[in-house]
Amino acid sequence: MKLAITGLANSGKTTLFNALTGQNIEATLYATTSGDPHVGVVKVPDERVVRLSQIYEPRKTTFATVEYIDYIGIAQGDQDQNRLVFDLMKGADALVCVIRAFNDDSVVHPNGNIDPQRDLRAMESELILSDLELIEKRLDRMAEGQQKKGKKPDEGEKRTLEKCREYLENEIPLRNIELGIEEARYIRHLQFISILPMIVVLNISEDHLAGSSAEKLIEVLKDTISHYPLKEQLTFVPLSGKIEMEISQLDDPESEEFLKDLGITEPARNRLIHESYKLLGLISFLTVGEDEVRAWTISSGTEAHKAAGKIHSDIERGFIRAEVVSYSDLIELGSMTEVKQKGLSRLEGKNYIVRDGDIINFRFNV
Ligand SMILES: Nc1nc2c(ncn2[C@@H]2O[C@H](COP(=O)(O)OP(=O)(O)OP(=O)(O)O)[C@@H](O)[C@H]2O)c(=O)[nH]1
Ligand SMILES: [Mg+2]
Repeated sequence: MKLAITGLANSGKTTLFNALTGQNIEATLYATTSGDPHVGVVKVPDERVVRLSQIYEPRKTTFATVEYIDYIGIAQGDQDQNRLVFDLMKGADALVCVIRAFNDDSVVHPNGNIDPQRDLRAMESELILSDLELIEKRLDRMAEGQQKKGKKPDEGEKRTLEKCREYLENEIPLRNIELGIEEARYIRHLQFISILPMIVVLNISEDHLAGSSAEKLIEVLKDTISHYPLKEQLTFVPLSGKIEMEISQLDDPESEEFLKDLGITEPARNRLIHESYKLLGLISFLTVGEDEVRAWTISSGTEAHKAAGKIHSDIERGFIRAEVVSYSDLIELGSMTEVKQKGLSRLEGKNYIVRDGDIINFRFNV
């Protein structure tokens, strides 16, 4: 999974990136406008992998991973800079949009004062503008091709682009509209940015962590997006980037105390991953053995043969059966032999819908 951190200048993107990856990149008082993007890969914390690894004592234990990227901020009205940022973020599975809600007079705000609602609107506008630009260009090129070369434009794509354009013109990002499978296929090659699911991180002041002010702020922001036809593809996560970065630099036992004192139940580095899995509808299945215990990330609703393809295309192609045991059964009974004796190991066919926590052994033949 790849998550791209974005937001206006000085909203706390790099601070959050540090909190999520445990890195220590300098967060500056002035806006960063050049330099290379920061990339960090972290393990998806998964208690099940830890437990299974204790049982199997494999040569290798492999967690699922998340890749984060952090780059320069979005500048309102600067289409060139924003194009650079959005191009970099195209391969991402979701955007993490940092909205500044913390007060600190020493940190310059590009808009002069703290106003999360205005900033969320501004961010959405830039995403929308960027996609509108792509649509206009594409439609122009289609018209040109027809005029000059007599090439007939793909009616399906044209219709879909026009539909998207109408929503965008009404300030609705593409992630929040209903698109059919066919429609999604027509426009996939354009790699729109507003179509990516989005986690809005509200970077709040540390003294607002307790109490209800973050919730109140979320209510206000929900109002901002009340005209979106679909709401599910956008979620809000309040946190303090500064505190979370401090937490990420601590050793574990220490941070547990610290978290308790602050009333934080789960550090951002875990919380954001959970929220992303939920937002993207992702689950994990597991493979076990003496060689390797491993977690694999798939979309919920994935069929067994497709899940097999995650491991290797040969296994998908030569799929025979999936031997499935649920993680909870294995932990309850303590060993695979017990599970099998109790008849709790199932043989499933290629269309079986894999569930979160399934331990799978694929039988295949190539
Ligand atoms: N008080 C407070 N300051 C913060 C918080 N998050 C970030 N800052 C400060 O705000 C300034 C900017 O933070 P960065 O993380 O560099 O912000 P950025 O969005 O990466 O900024 P650019 O990359 O320059 O656009 C730094 O001085 C941070 O220490 C926070 O939660 N609370
Ligand atoms: Mg930065």
